[in-house]
Amino acid sequence: MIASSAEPGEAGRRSSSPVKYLPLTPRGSTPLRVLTIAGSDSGGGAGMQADLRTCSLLGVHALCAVTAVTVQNSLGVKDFHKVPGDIIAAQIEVVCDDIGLQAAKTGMLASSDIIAAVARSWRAHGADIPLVVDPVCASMHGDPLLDHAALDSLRTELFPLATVVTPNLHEVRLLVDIDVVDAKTQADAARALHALGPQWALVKGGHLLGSASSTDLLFDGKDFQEFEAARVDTGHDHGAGDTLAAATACALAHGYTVPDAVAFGKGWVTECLRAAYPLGHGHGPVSAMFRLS
Ligand code: PXL
Repeated sequence: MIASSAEPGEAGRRSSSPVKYLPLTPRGSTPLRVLTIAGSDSGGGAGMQADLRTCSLLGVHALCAVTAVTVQNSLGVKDFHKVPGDIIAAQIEVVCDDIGLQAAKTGMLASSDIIAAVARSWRAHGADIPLVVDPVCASMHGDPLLDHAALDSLRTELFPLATVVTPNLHEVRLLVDIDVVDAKTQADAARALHALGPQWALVKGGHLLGSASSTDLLFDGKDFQEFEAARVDTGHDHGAGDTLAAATACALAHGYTVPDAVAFGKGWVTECLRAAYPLGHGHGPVSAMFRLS
């Protein structure tokens, strides 16, 4: 394992290695379970559908608490319907009570009420289970997926429960009001996000254009680690953030440390970006189906 460092830089840098798969369960025996608490994408590219594909193709059984039903295609999100908070909390409760799980991730949460319901039920049922919080605020087309007024609930109610939070640069700006333009501001953002209470903060650099690589920065309040991958030149990256968070959750379910789970997730999403395909008239999705070839 490469050493981490108190400042970002060479000492804590990991290049994403060729993707390795997670161990599979023998046929007929129960796989590990990851709960996805997320919105449905009718276009099948992002959200819950991206999480389900990632879990399945990594050999993990996905449990689902649907938070919202979006009306969307490859051109954008036209509308969405929020699921009532008590129904979301009940979905979480029944699967925790009966089936059990080894990790969870959140995606689109839409409103303060939904965040409060998820936080309440996670405090009651999640206890020491690793939780990846992907603070989804908008679609790649800029369509809002979270009420602006709910940002505070994300910061104060959900972040303190998170094992790791995984914002992109747009979400970083909304959450901690830092414009990430270089390595220094990326580190400032990681510190500010960590101060909100998660055990780890991962500031994804994929939207930091102008560099040949995409570097994500992980911070645990003490040390920084960088995760670097060659930038994949594709217009089809719908669902990339969801896929990274879901793959990270699957690796955590297998008992990986957070840095190893992030390294695994980064390698996985990079392969999914290489396998992305056109769909409809707009942006196509990243594809976990490379795993089938
Ligand atoms: O990729 C973020 C995301 C998450 N969840 C849903 C989405 C999107 C992006 O469009 O639609 C439901």
